[in-house]
Amino acid sequence: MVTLYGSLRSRTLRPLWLLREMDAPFEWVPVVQAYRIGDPSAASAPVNTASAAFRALNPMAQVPAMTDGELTLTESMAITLYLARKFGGPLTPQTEVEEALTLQWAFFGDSTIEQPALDILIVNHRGTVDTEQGRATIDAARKALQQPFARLDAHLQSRPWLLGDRFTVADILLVECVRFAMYDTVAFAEFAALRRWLEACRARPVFTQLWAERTAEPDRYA
Ligand SMILES: N[C@@H](CCC(=O)N[C@@H](CS)C(=O)NCC(=O)O)C(=O)O
Repeated sequence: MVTLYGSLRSRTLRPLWLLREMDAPFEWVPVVQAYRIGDPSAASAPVNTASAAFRALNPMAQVPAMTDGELTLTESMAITLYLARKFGGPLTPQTEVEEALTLQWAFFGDSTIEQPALDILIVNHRGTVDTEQGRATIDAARKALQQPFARLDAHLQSRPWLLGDRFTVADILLVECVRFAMYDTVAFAEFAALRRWLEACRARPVFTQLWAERTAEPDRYA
């Protein structure tokens, strides 16, 4: 049985979204990021990334983590790709070409989009957009995202989803990097096809349900 450890306010959303789209069986073990907790070592604290039992599972002390029998996996993209292959179906790459393109978009997201997009998310989350430091961070992130967003927009002008006519794990992995930047409309201003794809991914019923649950999850714990 697959067991997924994590929180909704984290990259755990990637494998969780896929599992729910596939209607696959799994166990869910909530693990909160330690930085969200006042005293993560208190007896009353929820299980968190600093808890000894969780660190034994992932010495990086990060979520998500996943176990399946003897296998323990960390890294949200590796977990999500493993689950796609394990459960199969239309969200999974069907050919070597689709497999290669899925890896391409996953590496593209991880190496070029995730960090600047995360910078935008953090500045917005902290409410520091209008500070000098916040503006500098946003400006640098927009510059870093310009070329990858242009590349992605050009690709999406002639197809609804990354692999063509159907939504797949590739869309989940990449949109879950792009989404971090959605608070900054300027970064998306020139890219209508990219905006259309982002909205189409976010409009999927599984995602809207997940987003409601994620929003209800506490941001901070005592
Ligand atoms: N590259 C890793 C990054 C994992 C990561 O940074 N997880 C964050 C939440 S999204 C975390 O658990 N942080 C724990 C902490 O800082 O206490 C992945 O994709 O799984």
